[in-house]
Amino acid sequence: MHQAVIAATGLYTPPHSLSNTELVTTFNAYVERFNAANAQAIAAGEVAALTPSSVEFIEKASGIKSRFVMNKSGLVDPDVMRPDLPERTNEEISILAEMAVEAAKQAIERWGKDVSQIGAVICAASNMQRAYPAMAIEVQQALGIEGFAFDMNVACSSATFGIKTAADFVASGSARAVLMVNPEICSGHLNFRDRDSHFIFGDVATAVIVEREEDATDGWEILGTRLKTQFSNNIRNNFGFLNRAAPEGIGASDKLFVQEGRKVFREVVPMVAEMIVQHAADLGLDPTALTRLWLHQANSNMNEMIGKRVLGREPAPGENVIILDEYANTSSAGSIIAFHKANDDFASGDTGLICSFGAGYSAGTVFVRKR
Ligand code: CO8
Repeated sequence: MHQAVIAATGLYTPPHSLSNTELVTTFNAYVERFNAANAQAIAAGEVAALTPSSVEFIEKASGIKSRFVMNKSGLVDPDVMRPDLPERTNEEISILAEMAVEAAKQAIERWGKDVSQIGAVICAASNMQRAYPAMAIEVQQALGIEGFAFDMNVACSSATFGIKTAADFVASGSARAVLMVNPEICSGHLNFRDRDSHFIFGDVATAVIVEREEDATDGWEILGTRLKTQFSNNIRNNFGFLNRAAPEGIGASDKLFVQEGRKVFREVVPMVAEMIVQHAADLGLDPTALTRLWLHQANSNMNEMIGKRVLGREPAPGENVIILDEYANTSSAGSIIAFHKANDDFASGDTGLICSFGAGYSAGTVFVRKR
C-alpha cells in the first residue's frame, strides 16, 4: 500500500458575478407580474399570491451575498429565469468538461509535472452533462491523459468521495497520480422562481491532484478519509431518464432541486459534527488542535455550529473558512474552493480538515497534514 498526498488544487471561477440584489430584483419583478396576471383568481382564493424575496433574509439565513454563474442574462430576466446556455455540437467539448479542464490546468501548473504521470481522471459532481460518454473521459482527452476515467455523483459530497477514491487508487497502485475534478453548473438545476431556494447555488469548477507520497515534492499527506451515507428525502431532485416514461410529471418542480432546508440544517449539523470528532479520535488527532476547517459551503450558520462543536470553542477569524459569501453553495466544489484559497500560510506539520455534506444524506471527511 502507498501513502497518498494531495499534491495540488485548481479553481475555475465563471465570468459573471450575480448579487443578491440582482437576484431579488428579478424574483420580485416576476412576483409582481404573476400577482397582477392572476389578480382575479387570487382575490377569489383560487390561486395563492406569491410573496417577494428579500436580500436581508438571504444574507441572514445563509451568509450568501453573491454567486458566480456561467450565464447571467437569463437569470436577471424575469421572463426567462434560467441560464441561457446553448447546446454544443458533439464535436465540441461540453461546457462542464471545459470548466473542469480550466480548473485542472491550474492544478497541473501548480503541481509542475507532466500529465503523463496521471493514470486516472475522476469527475465527481452533482450534475452530469449527460448519461454518456463520461465527462471525465472528455477531460482526459482534452488534457492528453492516458489510463482510465469515469464520472461519479454523490451530490454535495462528491469531492470528498472523489478524493477517497483517488487516494485508494494511489494506495492500491491502480494509478500513481489521479486527477479529480468537480465542475458544477448548479444554476442549471435551480428553480429561480422558488422563493425558498432561488438564492442558494452558484457555478464553479475545482480540481485536485492526488499522488503517491514518494513521488511528491510538496503537498498534503492524507491522514485519513471516511465516508458516510444515510437515506433522506429532505434534499431531492427527481430529474432523470425515466421522466419521459411518465410524461405527466415532466415540468413539475421536483424535477429541479427541492429541499426541506430547516430539516436539513437540524439533522445534518449533529451528524457531521459527530462524524468529524469520531474520525479525528480514531486517527489519534485532537480536533480542537486543527489549524483549519475547510467545510462544505451551504450555510454559514451551519458551518459556525459545526466549527464550534468540533473545535470546542468559537472559531477564530479565518480558522473556519467561509467562501460562500462570494460563491454561494457550489455543491461538491465548496470545500475544495475553501481549501484552495486558504492554505498558503500552513507550516509543515499543521493539520486541517476537508469535509463535505449534502444530499443523500452523504458526508465525507479528509484529514490532511502539511508536509
Ligand atoms: N426571502 C424572504 N423571506 C423568505 C425567503 C426569501 N427568499 N425564503 C423563505 N423566507 C421566509 C419563510 O417564508 C419563513 O417565513 P415564516 O417564518 O413567516 O414562515 C422564514 O423566512 C424562514 O424560512 P426557513 O425556515 O425556510 O428559513 P431558514 O432559516 O431555515 O433558512 C435556508 C433557509 C437558508 C435554506 C436554510 O434552511 C439552510 O441553508 N439549510 C441547509 C440547507 C443545506 O445545507 N442544503 C444542502 C443542499 S445542497 C446539496 O446537497 C447538493 C444538491 C445538489 C446541488 C444541485 C444544484 C442545484
